[in-house]
Amino acid sequence: MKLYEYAFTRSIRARWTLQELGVDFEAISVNLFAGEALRPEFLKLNPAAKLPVLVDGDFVLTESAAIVLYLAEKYGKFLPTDARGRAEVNRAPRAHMKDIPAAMRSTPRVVAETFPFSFLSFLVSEPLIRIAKLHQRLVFLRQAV
Ligand SMILES: N[C@@H](CCC(=O)N[C@@H](CS)C(=O)NCC(=O)O)C(=O)O
Repeated sequence: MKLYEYAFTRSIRARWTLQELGVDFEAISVNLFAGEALRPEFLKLNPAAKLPVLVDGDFVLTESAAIVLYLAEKYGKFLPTDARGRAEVNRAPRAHMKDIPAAMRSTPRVVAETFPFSFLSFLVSEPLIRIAKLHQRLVFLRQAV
């Protein structure tokens, strides 16, 4: 399993999921600022020149939400099986893809409060959510002082 990533981008979602699952993976850093996503070998993986990209054998997957859900399905973790639970899982990526980035553009403080923890909070365990919330408060406090 290979993850093409770059720090502080949406690739953190895929990395966090892999780490939560305890899956071994090879991390390949693609420096967006150095234009590495435009190299021909990377464009073969993702012609859109964007991160993250997950390569699982001969399966190449782009889109952070799809990667998170693929991994959760593949390793049989995090995803509820009942209809209401699945509905929550289906709702979250859609809201986070559209509404949170929009809020991030208009309110810098929302960035600190929601990124990167918001996206996965619907999948991960309670203790981790508590840690994430604590982190959010710390970031918020750091901004306030
Ligand atoms: N909807 C995609 C967005 C991917 C995306 O825009 N990735 C950014 C990093 S957060 C990127 O690679 N940008 C490089 C560029 O646009 O040149 C996802 O969630 O994976």
